[in-house]
Amino acid sequence: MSLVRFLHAADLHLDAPLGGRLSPQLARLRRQELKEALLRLTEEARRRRVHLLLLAGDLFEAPSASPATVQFLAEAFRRIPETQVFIAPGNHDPVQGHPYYRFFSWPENVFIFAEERWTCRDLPALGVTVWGLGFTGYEVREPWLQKLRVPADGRFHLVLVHAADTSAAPGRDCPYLPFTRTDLEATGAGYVALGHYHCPRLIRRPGGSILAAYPGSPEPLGFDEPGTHGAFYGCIAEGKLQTLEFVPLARRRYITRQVEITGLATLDQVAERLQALDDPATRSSCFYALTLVGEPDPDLIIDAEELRRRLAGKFAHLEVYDRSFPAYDLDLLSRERTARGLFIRCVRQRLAREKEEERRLLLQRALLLGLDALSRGEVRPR
Ligand SMILES: [Mn+2]
Repeated sequence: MSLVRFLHAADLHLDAPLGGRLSPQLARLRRQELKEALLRLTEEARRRRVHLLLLAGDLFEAPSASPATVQFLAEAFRRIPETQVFIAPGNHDPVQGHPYYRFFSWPENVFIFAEERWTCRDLPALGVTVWGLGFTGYEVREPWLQKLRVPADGRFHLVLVHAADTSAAPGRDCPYLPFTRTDLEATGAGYVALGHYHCPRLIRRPGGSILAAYPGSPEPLGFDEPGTHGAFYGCIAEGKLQTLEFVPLARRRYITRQVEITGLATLDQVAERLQALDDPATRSSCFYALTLVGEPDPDLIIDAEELRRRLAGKFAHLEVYDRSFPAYDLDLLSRERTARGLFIRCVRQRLAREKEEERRLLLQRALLLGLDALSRGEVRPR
């Protein structure tokens, strides 16, 4: 058996609404970029001359996917006729949630696992058998991987499925085809190409060799999907997975960070600090959620909206959250013979006695608002 090359991707979520935190214009651009990621994937397939392109579900979001997008997918696959494309539908593109998998004419090189039971395709020229199973509805509670045993026939058995790893909490009720690592090992598969989690992760055998992987979404879809995104490129030879390499495909990253603003006294200084975070190319292509921390000058009022206005155009997308605490000299102020001094002494006494974290945070907030009121004569939203 010669070298068999494959690409394994999942969770593209084409036509996902992506609303919420992105502006409508940016969400629209993002939906285009998800399609561009699919084109980069098929381009990789062509360039690396892969025999198999394995797509482990959530290729598109069924309720919002348009016929044009499905046509676009079919066209992309038609342009790589040398590659066999296998699709195992997931919980966002289940077979019965839309007409596309059953009633659309896909190119000849595309095979869809449209049934909710194990079926396989032998590829005699490659010495490989591909097993798969698709979500037919939005939920699958059956632990299908427990029921799969591939034959020990000397062929390399690949399994393609959208499923949730519940190894950490095996008994928990999970509607996304739950399995444990023990189930995976017992299948006897050479490699299990999984989909469902949106950040890449590997599952190894006790001996350390790779048994399965989640490639994650080729473009990240939210702040809960940090880091680089792409697909896996694997090589099979002599009945074994020889290599599995991560191929970055994403154009953008979601970045969540804390920014220290101790000592800063003006909004301009804060804006300057945020701008200095990364180089302009990174800033203008990545999505940021920044949390301000530290002890700025008490006169500084953080206006997150104003900050965003000042930095418009510098960041592809910017969210600012304020968790800073003004640098009041509480020791000094508490010695004053004023209402303010008395107020600080009272709250600090209560703080010293309070053990419960929630109530401590409330007291700290009361201290801050009270200090604002007594020092400036006004309480600004914080
Ligand atoms: Mn998904």
